[in-house]
Amino acid sequence: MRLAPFLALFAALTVPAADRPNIVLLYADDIGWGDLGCYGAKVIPTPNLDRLASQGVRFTAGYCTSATCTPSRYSLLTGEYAWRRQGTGVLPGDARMIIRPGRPTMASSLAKLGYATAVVGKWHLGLGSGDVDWNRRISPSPNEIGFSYSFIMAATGDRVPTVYVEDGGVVGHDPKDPIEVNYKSPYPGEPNLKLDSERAKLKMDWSHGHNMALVNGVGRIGWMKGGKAAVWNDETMGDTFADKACAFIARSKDRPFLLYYASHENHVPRLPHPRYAGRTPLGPRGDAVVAFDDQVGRILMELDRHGLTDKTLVVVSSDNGPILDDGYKDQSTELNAKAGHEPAGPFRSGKYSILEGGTRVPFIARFPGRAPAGKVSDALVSQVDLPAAFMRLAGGDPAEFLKQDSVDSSAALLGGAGRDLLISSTQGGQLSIRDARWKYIPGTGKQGKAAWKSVAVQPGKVEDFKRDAAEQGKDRLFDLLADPSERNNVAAANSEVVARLKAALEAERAKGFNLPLGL
Ligand code: NG6
Ligand code: CA
Repeated sequence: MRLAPFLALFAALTVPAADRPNIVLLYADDIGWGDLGCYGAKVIPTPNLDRLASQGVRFTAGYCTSATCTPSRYSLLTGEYAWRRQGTGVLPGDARMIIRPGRPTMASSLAKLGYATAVVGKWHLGLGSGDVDWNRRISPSPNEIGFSYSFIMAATGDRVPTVYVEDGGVVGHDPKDPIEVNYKSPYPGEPNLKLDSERAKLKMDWSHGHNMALVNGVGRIGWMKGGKAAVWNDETMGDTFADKACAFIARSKDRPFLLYYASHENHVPRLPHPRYAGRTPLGPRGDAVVAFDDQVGRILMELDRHGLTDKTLVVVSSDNGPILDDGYKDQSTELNAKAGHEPAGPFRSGKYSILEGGTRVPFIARFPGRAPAGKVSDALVSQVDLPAAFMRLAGGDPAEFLKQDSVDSSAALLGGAGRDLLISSTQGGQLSIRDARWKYIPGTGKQGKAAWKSVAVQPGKVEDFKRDAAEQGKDRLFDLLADPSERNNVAAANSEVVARLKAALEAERAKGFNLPLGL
């Protein structure tokens, strides 16, 4: 009989609950490396995030796993790369839940250690089993995979249903006005933006997609009927989520807790509260980053108010890189160009891309007394590591995540060394692998699509996208230290580095796809 696992379990269970740290994970949506003051933004005031960075570790090489939302969130909660599984791309609002109940998640493992566990904000990992009835209790929901409390939107602000779901029930549901949702065809008698007659009435016009249902004067993806009293107000969404997060902290203050706060800022449609209008010269996109900073400030203040700051690990990151025009005419492209704001900092491209702008994101960890204050770290860290790192820092056993793709990066969160190798992905199936210096992107064998029409870019950068598309067929190697914006492909001159990274990536792929844990 092997004793080690039992001893580890015994050790984990004997840490008194009161000694376990709280964990607050503040997750932004589409906010880029260059959008925060502490990462160099000049025209977006982010005092709360800057203060957090000055009290903790700010990573310059922190990554989400994918350049879009659903796969990054999947990895964040399960510790497994989403590219190992089909069906983990950006989901419609009526998709079934893609994390199967029973599977260990960041939340379920911490719950086993006695944590109260909440998710507040954007979910986007599906709900139910494939045929959700929005008029009954929805199951499975986050509550079936380890969260003791959930207050979420099903998918994104630009997808129906545009209602909040709390512990599996639609908030404000009226049985006399049942909700129906589908992504195939309009409901007769309901507004239909495919008919241009409705377009003139929009509060914010669409630039691509977003021309199906009409909710609060804004076009959305998918069709919806009913639920008039339940429909959210986009402008108060940030306040609503922050209220729910603070209330959870207040009622959980006497036990360890995990708060996964998934802000919708600054995903489209960008409709931050009018009090933020004009806080930046960047229009709604910049103003929404200020709104995120305010939400962070409120949550940090709530920790202070209950004397919890010193026993709480706070981690901030974003689900993918930045984008300007993601389908609505909110002037982001024009205003960013005018102000010279670089949402991805020194990196090239952004959301949807395998280049650094797609997945290298803000990443900050504050743990008073445990992690140095004001440290800038170039350690490699990935969000897929957080389930294991959180378990370790909670005094638990991270083994179930280490079996997957998590690396125990708890040392990095405390200011020490990080990974040796790190993989990023796009939902189109591209992968890249990097070490401390080099980044390798396997050639696809064919020229890619210059997806710059849907991927907003500042004027003048369209050429970058065209070049990226033209080069996708070939193996690429970039020296990230000398060339952080990935402009010079040095694969030909460094064939041994290419061979080494290629072999490491192949070894990772060979570990398997669609492993038995199942969706
Ligand atoms: C795209 C949407 C985009 C955004 C994205 C998901 C269109 C044309 N584009 O399909 O607006 O919703 O999906 O973003 O509809 S994510 O951050 O959740 O991955
Ligand atoms: Ca996103």
